Amino acid sequence: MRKKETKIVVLGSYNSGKTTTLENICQKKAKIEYNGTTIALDYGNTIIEGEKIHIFGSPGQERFEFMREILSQGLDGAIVVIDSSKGISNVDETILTKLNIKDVPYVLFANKQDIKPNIIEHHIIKPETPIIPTIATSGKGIGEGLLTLLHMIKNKS
Ligand SMILES: Nc1nc2c(ncn2[C@@H]2O[C@H](COP(=O)(O)OP(=O)(O)OP(=O)(O)O)[C@@H](O)[C@H]2O)c(=O)[nH]1
Ligand SMILES: [Mg+2]
Repeated sequence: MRKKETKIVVLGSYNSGKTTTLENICQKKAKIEYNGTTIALDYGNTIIEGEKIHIFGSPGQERFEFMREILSQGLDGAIVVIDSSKGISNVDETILTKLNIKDVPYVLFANKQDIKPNIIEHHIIKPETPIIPTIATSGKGIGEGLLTLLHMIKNKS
């Protein structure tokens, strides 16, 4: 029997650190960018506790909503990367609303803690949501946050 494989999508606003987060998790990865901005997707995979995890990084610009929709098909869980120095944006609100409706397990990465260590608060965030302080450029908090999400996915299924 084929082992269950897990699909995770990295969502969040423009420039919040999604690609950097994925690069930190996956040794092998592919990116489709224009001048450092994701315009299609990032992809990488990793094996954790014997299970293959496929990770798709989404573009953050508002106009790429259609691409976030395509990448989010059949996802098991999501990492929503927030730029802590900016807080929750309109794009983040839309993303979180959709995840809440679909009842998809998600964690928030409160990224760029080295720039502004902010507390992320918003009524759209489900109360039990883990909010993990991260610095994607150094890897701080990333592994721990991913494991937290994987355990949430396991507990749901
Ligand atoms: N200081 C700091 N810079 C960061 C951090 N994470 C990412 N960056 C920087 O922020 C910029 C954007 O990072 P990306 O990972 O490309 O952001 P993104 O969310 O993939 O951007 P789009 O795909 O265009 O939406 C890059 O210059 C990163 O080096 C962080 O934790 N701290
Ligand atoms: Mg990107």
